This record gives sequence, structure tokens and C-alpha cells, in this order.
Amino acid sequence: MSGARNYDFLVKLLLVGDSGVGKSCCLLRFSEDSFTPSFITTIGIDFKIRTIDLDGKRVKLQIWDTAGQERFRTITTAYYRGAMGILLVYDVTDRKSFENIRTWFSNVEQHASEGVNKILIGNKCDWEEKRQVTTEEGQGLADELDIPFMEVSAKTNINIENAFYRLARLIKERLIDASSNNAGAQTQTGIPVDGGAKGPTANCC
Ligand SMILES: Nc1nc2c(ncn2[C@@H]2O[C@H](COP(=O)(O)OP(=O)(O)OP(=O)(O)O)[C@@H](O)[C@H]2O)c(=O)[nH]1
Ligand SMILES: [Mg+2]
Repeated sequence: MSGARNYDFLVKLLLVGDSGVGKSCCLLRFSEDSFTPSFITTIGIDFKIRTIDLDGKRVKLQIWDTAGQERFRTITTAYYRGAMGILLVYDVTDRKSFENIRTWFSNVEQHASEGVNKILIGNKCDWEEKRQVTTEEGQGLADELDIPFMEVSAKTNINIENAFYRLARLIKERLIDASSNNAGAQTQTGIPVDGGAKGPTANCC
């Protein structure tokens, strides 16, 4: 039937972090399984779609990719409110981008919806010889902020799928499974909660 929905749930995600950390590359890897070494900075905001399967349900991910540059901050901040999950991205070869995560986190706390799921992402873990931030430091910050953590590489495709799936699953547990557990809830009921996102996951390369 024309106009029929081809998904069960729509989940909105947002990528934030300093310019150059690789947000657009992470999204390109996840949405199109490709990578480009040339740096084309994002102007304002962009988005991509990918529909994934979670426990037999079609979950359409609408993923917003923000510009890290300061001059776009007013535009990008306006998109925080609609996000159900936020990926806070730094570059393991750039300590400054790691230090700035606290600022990104407080911006999220200030502008995003309450209870939004967050995940800390250390990108470029393929580039060992340039590394400035250890896996332990990344994990330490994530523990302090009380959010999950993963090191990834958009270039060599390490943990990119895991990171997006992990965040999507947390959102599903919070928004969808929780509402389906309400007695008498008529919408989208009967989805098993498997707790997969809480299990052990390789956080490093
Ligand atoms: N070695 C390596 N380089 C990467 C990786 N991901 C991205 N890069 C490079 O980092 C640069 C910046 O990547 P982008 O994805 O454009 O960065 P961004 O965070 O979207 O930057 P803004 O749009 O300005 O906020 C590009 O030259 C990429 O090729 C990675 O996993 N490993
Ligand atoms: Mg970009």
C-alpha cells in the first residue's frame, strides 16, 4: 500500500563534538559503509537515515550530524531538544577534543530533553602512533559522566555498528520497552527486553 510505514519505531540521534573529530565519517561509515580521508567540514547540520532490526522490530534511525565549528553553535543547539540519543565524540589523537567533552556534555544537559541517552565515543582508534588519550582515560571520563563508552574507527570500521546499536538499544529500552510494560498499553507492545546493551562490550580497539 502506498504511504505505508516501513518501520515500527522512529529514533532520532544526534552527533556532537569538536570540528574534525570524525562525526561525519562515523555517520558515513554507519549509513553507507564508506570512508573518505579528505576533510569536508559540515556546514550547519545534516542528517542520514538507516533502518536497523532490533529484536524483530524495524527501528528507523534518523541521525543528525552537527557542525563542530563554533560559528554554527546557535543552529546546532536547536536540534538537541528533539534527540532521543546523543553521541559525544572526541578524537583519541587530539587531547583538546577530549577535554572539550565536558563542555559538550554540559551543553547537552542544558539543551537536550531530560533523560536523553548518551554515549561517549573516542574515534580514530586506528591511529595508534598519534594517540594522545588512552582508553583508560576515556573510560574514566565516561564513568564520571555515568554514560557508556566505546573507542571506534570510522576509517577501519571498528565498533561503529556496535556504538550506534548500543545507543539505539538503550533508547528502545527506555522509551519503547518501558511503555510496553505498562499494563494495557496498546501501542507497540510485546517487545522482549533482553538487556543486551548492559552486557560486556569491547570498549577499545
Ligand atoms: N585516521 C582516521 N581518520 C579519521 C577517522 N574518522 C575521520 N577521520 C578524518 O578526520 C577528518 C575529519 O573528519 P569529519 O568526519 O569531517 O569530522 P567532523 O567531526 O564531522 O568535523 P565537522 O563537520 O567540522 O564538525 C577527515 O580528514 C577524516 O578523514 C578515523 O576513524 N581514523
Ligand atoms: Mg562533519
